Amino acid sequence: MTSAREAAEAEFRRFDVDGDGLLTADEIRRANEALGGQGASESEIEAFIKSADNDGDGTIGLEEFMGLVGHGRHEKA
Ligand SMILES: [Ca+2]
Ligand SMILES: [Ca+2]
Repeated sequence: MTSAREAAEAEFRRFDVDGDGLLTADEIRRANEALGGQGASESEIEAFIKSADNDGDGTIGLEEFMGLVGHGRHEKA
């Protein structure tokens, strides 16, 4: 059985092309395109990161991604 958290983590790892545990603007752009987006603009990517970047490092970590996808945050499986 796969928990919501595991599913979100699997998504995160799919988007994290270089496997460093952080989603950069470039990785988010690729993820957006993979999900059928038309190719987000720089400002759209920037706004997206700002909306989720709780620690202000300019990238989306796994916990921040969990908050974004709307499930799994502080959730016990
Ligand atoms: Ca990465
Ligand atoms: Ca961050």
